[in-house]
Amino acid sequence: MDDIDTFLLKFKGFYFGREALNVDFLENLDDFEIRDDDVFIITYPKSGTIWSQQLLSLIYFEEHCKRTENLETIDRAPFLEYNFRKMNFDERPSPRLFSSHLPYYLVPRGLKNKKVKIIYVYRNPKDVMCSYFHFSNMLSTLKPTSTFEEFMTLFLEGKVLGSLWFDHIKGWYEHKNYFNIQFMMYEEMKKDLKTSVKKICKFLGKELSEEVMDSVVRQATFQNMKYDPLANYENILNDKPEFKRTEGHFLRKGTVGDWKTHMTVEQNEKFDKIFQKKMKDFPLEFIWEINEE
Ligand code: PPS
Repeated sequence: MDDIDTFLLKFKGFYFGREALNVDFLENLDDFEIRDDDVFIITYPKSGTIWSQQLLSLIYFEEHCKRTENLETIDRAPFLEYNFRKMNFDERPSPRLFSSHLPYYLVPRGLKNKKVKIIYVYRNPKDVMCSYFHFSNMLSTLKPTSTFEEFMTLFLEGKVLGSLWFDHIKGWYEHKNYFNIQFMMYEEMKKDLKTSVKKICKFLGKELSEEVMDSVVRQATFQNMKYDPLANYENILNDKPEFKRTEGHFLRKGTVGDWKTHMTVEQNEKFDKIFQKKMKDFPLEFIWEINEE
């Protein structure tokens, strides 16, 4: 058995993590009953999932925005394929928010009814890779690597939870016409969160007052989320300390361009070559660095 198989399960050509995975559920995922007003956050890992969970929870649930309830974002927008809290999804009141790392070809077929709204958040893959490197070392459920080089090899071979980044984003983008989907870029959210929130609201058909909009933006900044116990996922690690292999946080740095402190010139050139080949003619833009104050 490959070392990778200890941590990952390959199902229909896609690598899943083993934690909280129910293979019977996966087998029947195509038939999972979708409601027209369900909303899905879809991401490749480390691309802004938790951030989007927070944003959508704030946009949809007044109690969440006003902090009159004590529900964590993971419970507001649980993962479909990793049922960490053993929820009965059928009993959840509408509108149901879901999160998922699934590739386009494994999602329930009901998502193709073009009513269900899907927000696909993507991030430049060099930063994804850096974030993922630290995350895989921190979580005991993921394969650790001792060097960045070692992780980069796994990432470029797609031997990580979520498989190959290139396939994930291209798959979703090339099949976008089957879905009601809005693509959002992590770096644009970082540059101007308010404009991004407006874009998300427009897609969701949500009208927020200026005051609520400002409150959503404020509560979804990295600094505020990092210290917000409902949003920062720390409770998950506190509840299950065995999940943590080394010190670290889900909300680590939240910056653009961290790859520059991780990748050597050689690694960067290698990555660029592969990126140019794989992403040739791909229309979405990427932002690799921004000047942050
Ligand atoms: S996961 O485990 O796949 O669900 O991870 P995911 O949430 O997709 O990605 C985690 C990275 O997103 C960063 N993050 C944010 N960045 C900016 N602003 C906000 N509010 C925010 N919230 C989360 C988080 O810090 C991880 O990136 P890194 O680079 O590791 O800091």
